Amino acid sequence: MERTLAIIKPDAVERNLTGEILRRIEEEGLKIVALKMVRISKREAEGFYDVHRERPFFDSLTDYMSSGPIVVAVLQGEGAIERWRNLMGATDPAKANPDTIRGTFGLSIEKNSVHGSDSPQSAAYEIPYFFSHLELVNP
Ligand code: 3AN
Repeated sequence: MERTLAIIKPDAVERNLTGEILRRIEEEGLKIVALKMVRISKREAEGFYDVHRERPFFDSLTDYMSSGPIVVAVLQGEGAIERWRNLMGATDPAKANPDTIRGTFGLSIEKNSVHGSDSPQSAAYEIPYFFSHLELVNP
């Protein structure tokens, strides 16, 4: 059983897409084992995206991720990391399959509605960034 971190980003929460995105996750058969809404600070966004610190979009990305509420969730299932990334679609909504979340709802490469861990190593950093082990339920 694999776990991955999902984030519904500020652009999607703001447009009332939280329910639709969680519906797609459940329809895919992934189990939501932790879920909450938070608003993170610029510093907290910088810590989360530490691997992108040297990228030109880092400042803009961390401003954006701290600009409004986000919904964070831990998803569990066989191959959860890849299954959630397949549901999300390509980083750039213009290149994403139209059936995917980013293809349907993404506004731009930055405001692309959702985040998902890209490897087991990322998931191992990202899940405890938001959740203590007491907040993860046994489905
Ligand atoms: P993904 O979220 O698909 O794993 P990453 O890890 O390359 O993509 O990028 C992390 C986040 O940084 C993306 N979700 C997106 O919001 C933002 N981002 C990536 N590339 C760009 C870019 N060229 N310009 C602006 N923002 C970007």
